[in-house]
Amino acid sequence: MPLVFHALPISGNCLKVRLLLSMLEVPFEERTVTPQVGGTRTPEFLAINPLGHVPVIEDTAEDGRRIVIRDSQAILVYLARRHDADGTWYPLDAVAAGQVQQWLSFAANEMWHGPALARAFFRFGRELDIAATQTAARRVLGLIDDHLAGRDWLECGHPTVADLAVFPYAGLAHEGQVDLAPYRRLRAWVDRVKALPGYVGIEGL
Ligand SMILES: N[C@@H](CCC(=O)N[C@@H](CS)C(=O)NCC(=O)O)C(=O)O
Repeated sequence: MPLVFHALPISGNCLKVRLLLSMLEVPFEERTVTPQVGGTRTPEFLAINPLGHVPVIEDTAEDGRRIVIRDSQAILVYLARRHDADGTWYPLDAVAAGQVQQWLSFAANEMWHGPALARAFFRFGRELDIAATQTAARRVLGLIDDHLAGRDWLECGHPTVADLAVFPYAGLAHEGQVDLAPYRRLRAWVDRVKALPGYVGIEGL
Protein backbone atom coordinates (compact mmCIF):
# COMPACT_ATOMS: atom_id res chain seq x y z
CA MET A 1 0.00 0.00 0.00
CA PRO A 2 1.50 3.39 -0.97
CA LEU A 3 2.20 6.14 1.53
CA VAL A 4 -1.00 8.14 2.11
CA PHE A 5 -0.56 11.90 2.54
CA HIS A 6 -3.51 13.71 4.17
CA ALA A 7 -3.19 17.36 3.16
CA LEU A 8 -4.68 20.70 2.24
CA PRO A 9 -3.40 22.27 -1.01
CA ILE A 10 -3.04 25.78 0.47
CA SER A 11 -1.28 24.69 3.67
CA GLY A 12 2.33 25.76 4.14
CA ASN A 13 2.86 22.93 6.63
CA CYS A 14 1.71 20.47 3.97
CA LEU A 15 4.03 22.08 1.43
CA LYS A 16 7.05 21.12 3.58
CA VAL A 17 6.08 17.45 3.26
CA ARG A 18 5.08 17.70 -0.41
CA LEU A 19 8.50 19.18 -1.20
CA LEU A 20 10.47 16.35 0.42
CA LEU A 21 8.22 13.65 -1.04
CA SER A 22 8.88 15.14 -4.46
CA MET A 23 12.62 15.71 -3.95
CA LEU A 24 13.13 12.15 -2.66
CA GLU A 25 10.81 10.79 -5.38
CA VAL A 26 8.69 8.88 -2.86
CA PRO A 27 5.46 7.53 -4.41
CA PHE A 28 2.38 8.64 -2.50
CA GLU A 29 -1.37 9.02 -2.70
CA GLU A 30 -2.66 12.43 -1.60
CA ARG A 31 -6.02 12.73 0.20
CA THR A 32 -7.30 16.27 0.43
CA VAL A 33 -9.23 17.19 3.57
CA THR A 34 -11.98 19.77 3.21
CA PRO A 35 -11.81 22.46 5.91
CA GLN A 36 -14.98 24.14 4.61
CA VAL A 37 -17.02 21.22 5.88
CA GLY A 38 -14.81 20.54 8.90
CA GLY A 39 -12.83 17.84 7.09
CA THR A 40 -10.18 17.76 9.80
CA ARG A 41 -12.80 17.38 12.54
CA THR A 42 -14.69 14.33 11.29
CA PRO A 43 -14.59 11.21 13.48
CA GLU A 44 -12.73 9.42 10.66
CA PHE A 45 -10.02 12.07 10.48
CA LEU A 46 -9.77 12.49 14.28
CA ALA A 47 -9.12 8.76 14.49
CA ILE A 48 -6.05 9.37 12.30
CA ASN A 49 -4.93 12.57 14.05
CA PRO A 50 -6.73 13.49 17.30
CA LEU A 51 -5.30 17.01 16.97
CA GLY A 52 -7.40 17.49 13.83
CA HIS A 53 -4.51 18.90 11.78
CA VAL A 54 -2.83 18.18 8.47
CA PRO A 55 -0.28 17.11 7.39
CA VAL A 56 -0.49 13.47 8.43
CA ILE A 57 0.98 10.47 6.68
CA GLU A 58 0.05 6.81 6.87
CA ASP A 59 2.77 4.43 5.79
CA THR A 60 3.94 0.84 6.08
CA ALA A 61 7.05 0.48 8.26
CA GLU A 62 9.94 -1.74 7.20
CA ASP A 63 8.63 -4.48 9.52
CA GLY A 64 5.18 -4.31 7.90
CA ARG A 65 3.39 -2.30 10.60
CA ARG A 66 0.96 0.34 9.40
CA ILE A 67 2.06 3.63 11.01
CA VAL A 68 0.69 7.17 11.31
CA ILE A 69 2.89 10.24 11.71
CA ARG A 70 1.55 13.75 12.26
CA ASP A 71 3.31 17.15 12.30
CA SER A 72 5.23 18.45 9.31
CA GLN A 73 8.59 18.51 11.11
CA ALA A 74 8.23 14.95 12.39
CA ILE A 75 7.22 13.76 8.93
CA LEU A 76 10.29 15.43 7.38
CA VAL A 77 12.56 13.56 9.82
CA TYR A 78 10.78 10.26 9.16
CA LEU A 79 10.93 10.60 5.37
CA ALA A 80 14.57 11.64 5.40
CA ARG A 81 15.63 8.74 7.67
CA ARG A 82 13.58 6.26 5.66
CA HIS A 83 14.41 7.36 2.12
CA ASP A 84 17.79 9.11 2.38
CA ALA A 85 20.18 6.63 4.01
CA ASP A 86 23.20 8.92 3.49
CA GLY A 87 21.76 11.54 5.84
CA THR A 88 22.00 14.34 3.31
CA TRP A 89 18.60 15.80 4.22
CA TYR A 90 18.70 14.98 7.96
CA PRO A 91 22.31 14.52 9.08
CA LEU A 92 23.62 11.40 10.81
CA ASP A 93 26.31 13.43 12.64
CA ALA A 94 25.20 14.54 16.14
CA VAL A 95 26.28 18.18 15.84
CA ALA A 96 24.80 18.65 12.39
CA ALA A 97 21.56 16.91 13.44
CA GLY A 98 21.25 19.28 16.41
CA GLN A 99 21.86 22.27 14.17
CA VAL A 100 19.18 21.11 11.73
CA GLN A 101 16.79 20.21 14.53
CA GLN A 102 16.93 23.72 16.00
CA TRP A 103 15.42 25.01 12.73
CA LEU A 104 12.70 22.36 12.83
CA SER A 105 11.67 23.67 16.26
CA PHE A 106 11.96 27.22 14.94
CA ALA A 107 9.65 26.29 12.04
CA ALA A 108 7.05 24.86 14.43
CA ASN A 109 7.20 27.75 16.89
CA GLU A 110 8.62 31.08 15.69
CA MET A 111 7.65 30.67 12.02
CA TRP A 112 4.16 29.60 13.00
CA HIS A 113 3.55 32.40 15.52
CA GLY A 114 4.90 35.05 13.13
CA PRO A 115 4.66 34.71 9.34
CA ALA A 116 2.24 31.76 9.26
CA LEU A 117 -0.35 33.33 11.56
CA ALA A 118 -0.08 36.73 9.82
CA ARG A 119 -0.95 34.89 6.58
CA ALA A 120 -3.79 33.05 8.33
CA PHE A 121 -5.25 36.41 9.43
CA PHE A 122 -5.52 37.74 5.87
CA ARG A 123 -6.16 34.49 3.98
CA PHE A 124 -8.38 32.59 6.38
CA GLY A 125 -9.81 35.27 8.70
CA ARG A 126 -8.07 33.89 11.79
CA GLU A 127 -8.70 36.16 14.79
CA LEU A 128 -5.50 37.48 16.36
CA ASP A 129 -3.52 40.66 17.13
CA ILE A 130 -2.25 41.28 13.60
CA ALA A 131 0.15 44.14 14.48
CA ALA A 132 1.89 42.02 17.15
CA THR A 133 1.98 39.01 14.82
CA GLN A 134 3.52 41.03 11.97
CA THR A 135 6.11 42.42 14.40
CA ALA A 136 6.95 38.85 15.45
CA ALA A 137 7.16 37.87 11.76
CA ARG A 138 9.62 40.69 10.94
CA ARG A 139 11.79 39.67 13.87
CA VAL A 140 12.07 36.03 12.78
CA LEU A 141 12.57 36.91 9.10
CA GLY A 142 15.36 39.29 10.14
CA LEU A 143 16.93 36.52 12.20
CA ILE A 144 16.95 34.17 9.18
CA ASP A 145 18.36 36.93 6.98
CA ASP A 146 21.18 37.56 9.49
CA HIS A 147 21.92 33.83 9.76
CA LEU A 148 22.23 33.57 5.97
CA ALA A 149 25.12 36.05 5.86
CA GLY A 150 27.91 34.10 4.14
CA ARG A 151 25.70 31.00 3.79
CA ASP A 152 23.62 29.61 0.93
CA TRP A 153 21.67 27.16 3.15
CA LEU A 154 20.57 27.19 6.79
CA GLU A 155 22.98 24.41 7.87
CA CYS A 156 25.53 21.94 6.52
CA GLY A 157 26.37 23.96 3.39
CA HIS A 158 23.69 22.16 1.38
CA PRO A 159 19.89 21.83 1.45
CA THR A 160 18.47 19.92 4.43
CA VAL A 161 15.05 19.49 6.00
CA ALA A 162 15.83 22.71 7.91
CA ASP A 163 15.45 24.68 4.67
CA LEU A 164 12.26 22.86 3.67
CA ALA A 165 10.68 23.41 7.12
CA VAL A 166 11.39 27.14 7.23
CA PHE A 167 10.82 27.88 3.55
CA PRO A 168 7.00 27.90 3.05
CA TYR A 169 6.00 30.53 5.60
CA ALA A 170 9.09 32.63 4.84
CA GLY A 171 8.28 32.64 1.13
CA LEU A 172 4.58 33.28 1.78
CA ALA A 173 5.18 36.13 4.27
CA HIS A 174 3.86 38.66 1.75
CA GLU A 175 0.40 37.05 2.13
CA GLY A 176 0.54 38.22 5.76
CA GLN A 177 1.33 41.71 4.43
CA VAL A 178 4.91 41.45 5.66
CA ASP A 179 7.22 42.95 3.04
CA LEU A 180 10.22 40.76 2.18
CA ALA A 181 12.09 43.64 0.50
CA PRO A 182 14.40 44.33 3.50
CA TYR A 183 15.57 40.70 3.63
CA ARG A 184 17.85 40.41 0.60
CA ARG A 185 19.67 37.24 1.71
CA LEU A 186 16.39 35.55 2.64
CA ARG A 187 14.90 36.36 -0.79
CA ALA A 188 17.97 34.89 -2.53
CA TRP A 189 17.64 31.74 -0.38
CA VAL A 190 13.92 31.45 -1.29
CA ASP A 191 14.97 31.55 -4.96
CA ARG A 192 17.59 28.86 -4.32
CA VAL A 193 14.99 26.56 -2.74
CA LYS A 194 12.66 27.18 -5.71
CA ALA A 195 15.46 26.15 -8.08
CA LEU A 196 16.05 22.76 -6.38
CA PRO A 197 15.30 19.66 -8.50
CA GLY A 198 11.85 18.36 -7.63
CA TYR A 199 10.56 21.70 -6.32
CA VAL A 200 6.77 21.91 -6.24
CA GLY A 201 5.00 25.20 -5.68
CA ILE A 202 1.92 26.48 -3.91
CA GLU A 203 -0.46 29.30 -4.76
CA GLY A 204 1.34 32.55 -3.86
CA LEU A 205 4.87 31.17 -4.02
N1 LIG B 1 2.60 21.65 14.07
C1 LIG B 1 1.74 21.17 13.01
C2 LIG B 1 0.67 22.21 12.72
C3 LIG B 1 -0.36 21.66 11.76
C4 LIG B 1 -1.45 22.67 11.41
O1 LIG B 1 -1.68 23.65 12.12
N2 LIG B 1 -2.12 22.41 10.27
C5 LIG B 1 -3.17 23.28 9.76
C6 LIG B 1 -2.93 23.54 8.29
S1 LIG B 1 -1.43 24.45 8.04
C7 LIG B 1 -4.53 22.58 9.85
O2 LIG B 1 -4.61 21.38 9.84
N3 LIG B 1 -5.60 23.37 9.85
C8 LIG B 1 -6.94 22.84 9.75
C9 LIG B 1 -7.64 22.75 11.05
O3 LIG B 1 -7.06 23.11 12.11
O4 LIG B 1 -8.80 22.35 11.01
C10 LIG B 1 2.59 20.86 11.79
O5 LIG B 1 3.69 21.43 11.65
O6 LIG B 1 2.20 20.02 10.98
